[in-house]
Amino acid sequence: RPRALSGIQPTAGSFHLGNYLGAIRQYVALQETHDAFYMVVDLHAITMPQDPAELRANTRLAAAQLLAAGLDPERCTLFIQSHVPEHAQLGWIMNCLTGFGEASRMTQFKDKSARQGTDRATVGLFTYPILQVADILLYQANAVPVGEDQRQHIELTRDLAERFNTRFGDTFTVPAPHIVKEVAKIYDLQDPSIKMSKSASTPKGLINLLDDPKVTAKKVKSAVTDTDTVIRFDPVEKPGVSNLLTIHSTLTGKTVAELETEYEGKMYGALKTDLADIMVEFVTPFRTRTQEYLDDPETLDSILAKGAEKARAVAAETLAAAYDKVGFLPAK
Ligand code: AQP
Repeated sequence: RPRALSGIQPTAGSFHLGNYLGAIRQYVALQETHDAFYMVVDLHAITMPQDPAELRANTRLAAAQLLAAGLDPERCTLFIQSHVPEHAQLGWIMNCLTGFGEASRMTQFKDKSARQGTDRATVGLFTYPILQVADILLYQANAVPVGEDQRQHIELTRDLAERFNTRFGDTFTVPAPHIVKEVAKIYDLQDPSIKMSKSASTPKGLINLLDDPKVTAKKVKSAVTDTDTVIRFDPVEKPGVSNLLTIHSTLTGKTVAELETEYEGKMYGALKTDLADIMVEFVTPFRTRTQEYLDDPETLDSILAKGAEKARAVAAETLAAAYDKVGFLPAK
C-alpha cells in the first residue's frame, strides 16, 4: 500500500469547515487505500504564542475531532507530533539543507508575519515549512492530503527530498500533494475573495464545526452573495454563491450541475436555508461524537499512545538511515 501522511494544528480549538472539506475528508478517504499516518501538529502550534493549558486541552480536542470525523485507529495511525521526537531531529537536518532565500519565498510566512508584525514573528514560524518537510519524509509518504494553501510547502518537501537523495544517496520517497480541486480552497462566508481561515476570517465568515448549530445556521443564512439572483457556479463572477454550491455539493454528494438544476428559478434564500439545514445535520452528530471521546480520556490517550508507538517505529528507522547518510557517528 502507498503511504499517506498529513497533520493538522490544534490551535483554534474547533476545526473549521475549510479544514474539514479541504483536508480531513481526504484523510478519512485515504484510510481505505493507503497506509495512513495522521498527526496533531503541536510543534507547529507553538510557532505562534500559546497558553500551555489551552494547548494541552486543544491537542486532545483536535484528536477527538479527527476521530469524530471518521478516522479509525484500526485503519490509520493517529498520533501527536511531540510524542515522536524524530520530527524535531530530522527537522534540524532539513534546516541545514534549506537555503535562506528558498525559505524566504514561502508565501504563507509572508502573509502570517505581515499580519503579526514582522518583528514579532518567530524564527519558528519562518522555519515551520522545513519541519513540515521532516514530518512528511520521516514516513516515506507518497501522498500528502492538504488544501491548496499547502501546495508550496509540498513543493519544498519534494525539492529537499531530491536534494538529500542526490547529495547523500537514495533515502527519501519524493511525495506528491493530494489536493482535491473542488474543495482545495473553501472561502470565507463574508468575504469570498479570501480563504476561510482561523486567523484571517471574520467570526461571521468562519464556520467552526463545534459552534452551536444555531450559530452555524445563522452564519450560513447571512453569507455574502451578490446582487444578481441566478444560482449558478461561477467562481469569478459569483464567488459567494459558488462557495455555497461547493459546500452543498460536497456534503450531499450531489453534483454542482444537479444543484444548478434543482435551484433554477429559486432565490438565494432557498439555497441558504437548505444549506443551513444540511450543515446543522452534519455538525450535530459531529459535536456529540467529539464530546464522547473527550468524556473518555483514557480511551483517547490509549489510542494516541498506540499511534505514537506505531509512528515511532517508522520514524526511527528513517531517521537512523538519514543520520547514517549524513555522517553522524553512531552512539555506542
Ligand atoms: N479554507 C480552506 N479550504 C481548504 N482547505 C483548508 N485548509 C485550511 N483552510 C482551508 C487545510 O486544512 C489543513 C489543516 O490546516 P491547519 O489549521 O493545520 O493550518 P492552516 O492551513 O494554517 O489553517 P488555517 O485555518 O488557514 O490557519 P491560519 O489562519 O493560521 O492560516 C491543511 O491541509 C490546510 O490546507
